[in-house]
Amino acid sequence: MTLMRSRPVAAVGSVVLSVIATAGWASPDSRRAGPVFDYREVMIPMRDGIQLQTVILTPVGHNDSLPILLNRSPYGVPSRAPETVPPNLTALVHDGYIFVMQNVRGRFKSQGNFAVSTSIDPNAPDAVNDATDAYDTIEWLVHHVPESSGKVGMYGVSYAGMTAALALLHPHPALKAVSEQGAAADEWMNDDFHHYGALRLSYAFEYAVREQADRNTNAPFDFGARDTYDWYLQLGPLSNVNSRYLHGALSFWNDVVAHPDYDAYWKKDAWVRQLHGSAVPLLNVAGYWDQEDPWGPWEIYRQVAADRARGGTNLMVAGPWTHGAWERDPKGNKLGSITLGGSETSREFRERIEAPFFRYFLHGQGDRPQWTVKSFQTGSNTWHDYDAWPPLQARAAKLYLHADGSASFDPPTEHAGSAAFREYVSDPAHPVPYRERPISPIGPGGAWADWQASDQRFLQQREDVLTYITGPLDHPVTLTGNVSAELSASTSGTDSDFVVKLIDVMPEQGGYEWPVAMEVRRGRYNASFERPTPLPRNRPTQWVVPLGDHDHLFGAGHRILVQIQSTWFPLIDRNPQKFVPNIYRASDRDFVKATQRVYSTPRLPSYVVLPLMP
Ligand code: PG9
Repeated sequence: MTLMRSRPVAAVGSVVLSVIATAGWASPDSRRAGPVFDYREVMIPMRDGIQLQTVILTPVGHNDSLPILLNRSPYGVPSRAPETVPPNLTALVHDGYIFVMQNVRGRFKSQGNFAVSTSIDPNAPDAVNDATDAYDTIEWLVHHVPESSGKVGMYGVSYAGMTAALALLHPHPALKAVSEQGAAADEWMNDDFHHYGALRLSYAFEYAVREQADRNTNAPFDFGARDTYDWYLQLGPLSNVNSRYLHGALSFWNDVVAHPDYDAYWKKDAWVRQLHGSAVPLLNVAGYWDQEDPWGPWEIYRQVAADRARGGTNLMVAGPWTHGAWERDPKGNKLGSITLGGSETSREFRERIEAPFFRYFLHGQGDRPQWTVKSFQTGSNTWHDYDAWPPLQARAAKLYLHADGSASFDPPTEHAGSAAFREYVSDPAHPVPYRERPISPIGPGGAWADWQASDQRFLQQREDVLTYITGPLDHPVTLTGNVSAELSASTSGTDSDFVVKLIDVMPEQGGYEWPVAMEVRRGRYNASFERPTPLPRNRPTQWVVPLGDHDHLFGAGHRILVQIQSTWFPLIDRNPQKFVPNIYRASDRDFVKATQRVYSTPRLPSYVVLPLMP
């Protein structure tokens, strides 16, 4: 297939890969003479005979036995010994670990097949998967690495975070600590490939090409110099992906198309449903602005916390980070163009949270963590410890959206002449871009990483984006916990999307509209994720739009802005707005304009539920 540029790039989220394989661990502030690690590449056999390509980096000149930190990903392993240590590993390197990196099945020299989806079949206990591969790898390492102390930790971001967490389903006795960071847990519900069943078009297509078209690279699809917005619009209905470009060659894309609803395929992929407690100490890490896996870490934390009988250490850390920024970013003192009050959140995480966690559980040194949830609250720009998530003091308050375009904590009242709703026309031929155009592909080099923090004023002229805004706040408003929106809304179509954004309008930054939370809900799944149903035309129905976990202070003088729209392109595929059994098989004719109404009456209110702290 001629899909890719010839130059391979590191995959987003493959933090260890991008640091080790492409940067060569060069860092001005950590230079030292001579090699830092001894390098060994081995093929480790799994229980079914398949061998996985693995690199073992042992610190030079270390005489004691050391714990192993294992990272398993599809993104490649280093081809030589690093000569210097990058800032993001200095804290761990200082404590001393043997770093082991492995390619998962079917990637680079690892044998077998890479399916993208991690399917764990609870009814097939003898099947091989990422949980058994982690087990077999650890078994081999503790018996074949003479420098090993016999204790193993697993860690990683995104895919590698997922493989670390998957090891908890079937943990090897030597596995003593796990830190999953931005791990995917349910790819239909809310991680990389869908949000509540709405396809994350650009990510799903571009990731499938990058990781499945050639097992030996992470090579992106070749869009040429084009704005990908235009490319995806000209693509037309999604059946054209295979008929024009992929020709059925990528099994993951074929799976996506064959499984539009939340069926057995996606439920098996949602491995977190099988996780019940963890006897292995666990450090979960989430970014509040994670553009890929915002949901996984919270779900893993909740799932383990729900099983109190198993007890154990289950910690949650969240901060002002895009996907993997806590690892990738030397400092973490900015989110896009927004500064974070002088805090170096990524460095602080690595030095004060991650390194002490592994130090205690793998080296037996330092103190056992005495906290449950640590969160960097934006707005106040301060770290907070909470005993539980959401914090018990948080109280739900409704921020009502009024038909005059205002937003307030006062419910709507009925009075003569007041409008019941506001409306706009949603046109799939002119979808609302999800960020300012031109839109570069996902992955390094473009604006993909921090688009979720980008200024939303670029939408001010669009008539198909509704805005609701408060006056300047006379005191700070802090929300900590789970945010959601409930709309009373109708469409003239029989299927439709509503996107809700909660935005901080910042006077000190000239009115920058900083999104704090954003989400889409696809109407066909309002009643059931398993069985989509058509919407009744022009009849207001309740749309629940979950907006995720957040910790943010809207400062005095700031205003809270809510935006509502029905397309978010090409982040999310276009809803035809006419109900069809499978959107991936919709034809051009199925895509129709629809009139959308958002109601604001006492009987049909629309609001955002904010978990307010006292
Ligand atoms: N977000 C990527 C991913 C994780 C899990 C499954 C598929 C993709 C990643 O950055 O690794």
